[in-house]
Amino acid sequence: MDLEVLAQEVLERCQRLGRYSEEPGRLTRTFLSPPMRQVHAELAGWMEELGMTVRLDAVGNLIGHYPGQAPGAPLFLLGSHVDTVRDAGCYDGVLGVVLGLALVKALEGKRLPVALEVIAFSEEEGVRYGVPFLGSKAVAGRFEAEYLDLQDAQGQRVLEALREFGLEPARLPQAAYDPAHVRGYLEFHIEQGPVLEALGAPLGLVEAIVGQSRLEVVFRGQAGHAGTTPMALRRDALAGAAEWMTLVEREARAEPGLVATVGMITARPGAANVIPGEVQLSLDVRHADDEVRSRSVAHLVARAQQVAQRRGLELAFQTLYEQAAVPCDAGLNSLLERALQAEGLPLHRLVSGAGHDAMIMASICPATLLFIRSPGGLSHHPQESVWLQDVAAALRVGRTFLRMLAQEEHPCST
Ligand code: HGY
Ligand code: MN
Ligand code: MN
Repeated sequence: MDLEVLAQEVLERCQRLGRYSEEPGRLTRTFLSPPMRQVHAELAGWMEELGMTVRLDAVGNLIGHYPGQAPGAPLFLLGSHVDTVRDAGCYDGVLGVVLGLALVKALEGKRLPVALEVIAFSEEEGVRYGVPFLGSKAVAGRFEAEYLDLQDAQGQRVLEALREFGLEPARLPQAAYDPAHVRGYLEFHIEQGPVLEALGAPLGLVEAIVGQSRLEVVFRGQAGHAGTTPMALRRDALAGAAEWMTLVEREARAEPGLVATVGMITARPGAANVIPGEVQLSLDVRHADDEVRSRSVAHLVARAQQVAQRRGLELAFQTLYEQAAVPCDAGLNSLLERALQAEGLPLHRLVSGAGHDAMIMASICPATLLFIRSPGGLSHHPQESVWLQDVAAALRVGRTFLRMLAQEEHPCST
């Protein structure tokens, strides 16, 4: 099979799925939003064309099953997420799902000693409910009951969103895989950063995924008239939040390897002639070393308390999410290394600053990622892209990886 042609189809399919958005004029597709149904319809069609059986689990993950040589064969999982951030590119997540289907297609009907499943995770970004990885957490048996009560900006709970999508929350436990039956998980994903491009490398082997903390921080002061309230008498929540945000950036710059981001801010009541009485911010902190990350979060919260105190503001914060750093599986990575070598491709190892479903899947099976170069290092942006030759290289490595995995499982199988 001509993998360049297959790579072209992968790109076209990612672009096609990129048209399904909940917002006009830009790509935004959050957890269980209406356009997710169109994505499922397209993916299910492509899976059925490959002779795969298709199921939708209780959290909205769409899963295609490609049988192994014998009934009850262990599973090897491919996949990624199909939800997006706001004003997203069309490759973050989706590429891993479409490329997984392309690897099934490249088998040309051949069966392996393992059965393959390609999973389109329903929620990884955490945009709608603030907590990421709801899809892979259900697969890993880590979907917490309290997630059902999380509310989105319109006040709709996860429980209602699941029901509205036609899913049965009571069946969430059945979404969990039996770890004893899963041989491993490989996620193809764009790097979303500048490293591979700087190295001139098409692909990268991921050794670890950094840990992340996500918090919600609220400064409360006193709303008031912008014209009649003297500066000295104000308790301006937005001015306090702005002061703290500059501290967040300064402290993160001072700590090697730390990244800290305030990505969302809401000032209330939100009128030009009203002093903001309340400001709600998100804080996303990441580092390869969990110790450094936790210490930095505590330090940034303490700085927020100092700013609030000095300005006569109240401060409230809650940790929405904590995920420890996760090493990728050495066994799968040595197979990938051999596959890269066999395909005559350079071997570059890197750490992922972005979170991925692989870090959740690692709690039930050997899991790893293969990164594909991000031109311009751009992602979480409509101009996110991949090069055809890099997708073709990923297909070559993926096909060889599966061949080597099959060899490992059954040395007699070719
Ligand atoms: O935020 C992340 O790291 C990923 O894009 N979910
Ligand atoms: Mn993302
Ligand atoms: Mn992603």
